[in-house]
Amino acid sequence: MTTTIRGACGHDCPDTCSWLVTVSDGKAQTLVGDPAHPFTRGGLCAKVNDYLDRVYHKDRVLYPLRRKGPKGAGEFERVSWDEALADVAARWNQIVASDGAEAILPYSLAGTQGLIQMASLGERLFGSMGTTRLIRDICGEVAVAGLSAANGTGMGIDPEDIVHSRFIVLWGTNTIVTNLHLWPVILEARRRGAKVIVIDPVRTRTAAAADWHIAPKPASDGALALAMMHVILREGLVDHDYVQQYANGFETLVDRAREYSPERAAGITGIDADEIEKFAREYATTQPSLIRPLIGLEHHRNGATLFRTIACLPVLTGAWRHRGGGLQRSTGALQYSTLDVGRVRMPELNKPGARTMNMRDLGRYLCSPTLAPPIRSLMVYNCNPLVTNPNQNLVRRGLAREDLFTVVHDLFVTETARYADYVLPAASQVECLDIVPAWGHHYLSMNQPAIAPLGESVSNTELFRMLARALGRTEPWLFESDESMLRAALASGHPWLDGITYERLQAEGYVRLRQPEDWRPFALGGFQTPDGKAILDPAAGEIIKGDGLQLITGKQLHFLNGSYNQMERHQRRAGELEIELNSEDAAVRGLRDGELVRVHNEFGSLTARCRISTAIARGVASMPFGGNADAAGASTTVNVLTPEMETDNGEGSGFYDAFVEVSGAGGWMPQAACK
Ligand SMILES: Nc1nc2c(c(=O)[nH]1)N[C@H]1C(S)=C(S)[C@@H](COP(=O)(O)OP(=O)(O)OC[C@H]3O[C@@H](n4cnc5c(=O)[nH]c(N)nc54)[C@H](O)[C@@H]3O)O[C@H]1N2
Ligand SMILES: Nc1nc2c(c(=O)[nH]1)N[C@H]1C(S)=C(S)[C@@H](COP(=O)(O)OP(=O)(O)OC[C@H]3O[C@@H](n4cnc5c(=O)[nH]c(N)nc54)[C@H](O)[C@@H]3O)O[C@H]1N2
Ligand SMILES: [Mo]
Repeated sequence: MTTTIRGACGHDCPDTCSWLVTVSDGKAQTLVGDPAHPFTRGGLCAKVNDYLDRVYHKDRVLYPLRRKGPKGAGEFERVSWDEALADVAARWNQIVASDGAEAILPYSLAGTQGLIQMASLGERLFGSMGTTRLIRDICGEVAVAGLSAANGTGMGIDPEDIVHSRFIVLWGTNTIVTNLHLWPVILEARRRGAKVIVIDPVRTRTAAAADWHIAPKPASDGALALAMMHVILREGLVDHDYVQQYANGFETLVDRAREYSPERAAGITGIDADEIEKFAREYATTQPSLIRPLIGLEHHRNGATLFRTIACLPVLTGAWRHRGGGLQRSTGALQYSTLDVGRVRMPELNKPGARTMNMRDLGRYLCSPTLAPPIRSLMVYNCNPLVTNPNQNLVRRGLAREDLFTVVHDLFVTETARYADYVLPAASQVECLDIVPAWGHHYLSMNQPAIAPLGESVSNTELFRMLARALGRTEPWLFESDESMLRAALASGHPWLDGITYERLQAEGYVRLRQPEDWRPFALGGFQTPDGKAILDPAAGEIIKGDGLQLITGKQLHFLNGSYNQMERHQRRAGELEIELNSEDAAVRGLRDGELVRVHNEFGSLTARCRISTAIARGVASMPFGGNADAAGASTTVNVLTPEMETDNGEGSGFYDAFVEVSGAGGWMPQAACK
């Protein structure tokens, strides 16, 4: 007999697609997008179309593994869960006794972004032990900080309302690659007359498909936005009524914008003054106008400032008044605010004053000779930091420490897991129960397990129950069931969850949050600042300059961050690692299209195939972030070239403030010698 089970993708992506899994004889036979879902419409993506191949992949870790070779060699032997758990518990108890719990660092991100599989019992266990607490701010936090400085919140409009927009600015986001299911909404708006603009230093697929591609120099977007304000003020395009009622700081904005004439901004951004003027005019006069920024801006030193600055534009023009107007970045905080997340994570259990560490600095912490107490044990889950963290060489050096006791819970022996003392088998999304709040739409989804966990794999929540037991802990809140936590989260009493019960999610798979019809969050002010008014405080921020080419390492089609690297098909489709650079930059370096080149800086180096183009600005180079290894076969990926760059609010990581040199077979010719 074949049954169909409703689920939802748990990957770290805005789309949170609903899927249907058919199961017979205990085996998942097919996994397809749910065609009834109004936002994801039956589509999946270039990665998740093959999800079942990942589930049943020959290299999936199905049993606990213990290291038997040197660190990094990836030589393991199968052991029993009892043996693994007893050893991990003994080591941790020893470390707690000798150095204190802070010598243990749990390290995770959003490998699965479901409510309880991302963060629940692990928070309770490690929080109550008083281990070092990880600040997980590589993705999203910088943008939220910047938007909150302006609006008191990172919240924006409902992504589905973008169909009503008539001027859509995709600002530092590659929608077709990273947020595929928003694209039909944009195309529908375009069919109704909208113009689509992409602001990106790189001519991405999305930029190529837009009506207008504006290519600023990296991190110069603040100057562009200020020059837009300059034009809007000069030409009398301000919605004074809106500004007067709902904003503070107009005089500050006028002073700052005065200094950014389009001519001056042209020098900073590399965009013609005429183009800036035209863009500013059209943005202000075509309503509803919508700005859709995502991650591109926040991976720079001035990331928070850039968000704070572009947030001024929809206030100045009153775009928030219109349905489909304003700004939309993420629906994550909104979705989470409807759920009782505190009940799930129980932050009240956290030992007060426990040390915190920023995830960006993993390599520094692991290699620090002075850190007290040092990190003696690392517990990695939902994350593949050797691929996804900056300064890969330093992370690798840290992971290679013989005295570091590393436990990794994952579906594969990832690049990180090769350095583990224990690799513990993780269940996949079709084997777990969860509720998945989306950060790209307003549907709350339930993921129901379609099959039993393969081999001896366990979900994250089950792992933490097993670890708690092995550590001799007995508090009932360390053993709460998945269903009980999910029911508690739904019982928040939030009006937008009215009628959205556990049973209904089980039956329907997803339910749209009960927002008011025609919901315009800031049409009548209501910003989440102390007095409800937006704060206009724009600035260009510190633009990092370095030697050589600025390297942008954005997301790509066939990998999901540090996942799918193990899949041959995805590796084949992604192809060889390439670096794209401008023809003039190639000429001064004597590089030929298609040759293998060495890309290097003070952090490290790798080999890539050179692609010379005119579609990328001078001074900028682009390489795909993800699982593609060095084109010469070394195990390095692009993060061997990225710095641990703190952004301007102290959070995040300036991945895209990397600078590199590129040398061909003929060696690197200093630029001066070519002039
Ligand atoms: N150069 C460069 N670096 C970047 C970025 C960039 O643009 N350029 N982007 C950054 C951003 S925005 C992000 S979000 C990070 C992402 O960085 P990561 O969070 O490290 O990447 P993911 O691939 O999403 O997830 C990592 C691991 O989680 C595992 N996993 C999946 N499901 C489960 C599960 O249920 N249980 C357990 N235990 N494990 C599971 C996967 O198998 C995978 O190995 O990378 C950052 N790094
Ligand atoms: N296929 C696929 N989809 C994904 C992911 C993946 O790895 N693969 N990762 C998921 C995750 S974790 C996230 S956070 C999202 C991110 O989704 P996006 O934000 O769309 O992804 P990025 O590639 O990080 O950045 C978007 C664009 O910003 C541009 N950019 C870089 N610097 C600047 C700048 O200074 N100014 C401007 N205007 N643009 C700039 C880059 O060239 C890039 O094209 O995607 C999610 N979806
Ligand atoms: Mo991300």
